[in-house]
Amino acid sequence: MNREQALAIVKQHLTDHRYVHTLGVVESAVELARRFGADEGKAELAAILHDYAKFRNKDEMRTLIRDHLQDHTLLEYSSELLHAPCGAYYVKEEQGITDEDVLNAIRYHTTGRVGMNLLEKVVFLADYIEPNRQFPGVDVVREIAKVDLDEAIIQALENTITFLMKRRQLIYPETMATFNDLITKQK
Ligand code: DGI
Ligand code: FE
Ligand code: FE
Ligand code: FE
Repeated sequence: MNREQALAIVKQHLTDHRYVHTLGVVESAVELARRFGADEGKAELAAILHDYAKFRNKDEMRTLIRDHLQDHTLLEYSSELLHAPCGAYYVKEEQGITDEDVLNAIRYHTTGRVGMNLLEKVVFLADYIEPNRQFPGVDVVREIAKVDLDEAIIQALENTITFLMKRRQLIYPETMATFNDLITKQK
């Protein structure tokens, strides 16, 4: 599947706003891939498809996780987390994407995971810093991303975890574990 085909597919699944976000993630992911030496083609494809399931029915996704995916703990946390693993499943089943690197970059783009590889990190960070994002602290992360991929992700995770805590929202344990994993490797 080439870039134009993938873009045409996701456009059908997304709102205009979310499609513009996706184009921003593609731009940032390709730039980060080039900067840090990840596969640019895989980064581009994963970025295009990363929010494929963003607007899928939540109950459909819960059922999918119960019936077809290994880890059910996600069901106890924010429904915002469902679209990442379900997106990986759907692009494989519905669009024939079989590249495990691309699928994992989609699967872990919201929560991260312990032992993220380079491509997963690139897509995770691109989703956070793409040019259309405006949340507090994003400019600091953009600056760090010019020089240090892991440190930028650590800062993005700190922002997200703090944001969730202030609103008394549950923190998915793997998100916390991703933070711990990266700061441990940094020392
Ligand atoms: O899909 P996007 O909006 O582009 O971005 P995303 O896939 O990173 O999803 C962000 C949302 O997910 C945001 O509302 C915060 C939420 N989120 C991220 N990590 C966690 C989380 N929510 C909970 N409860 N726990 C997490 O660890
Ligand atoms: Fe997402
Ligand atoms: Fe994200
Ligand atoms: Fe996104």
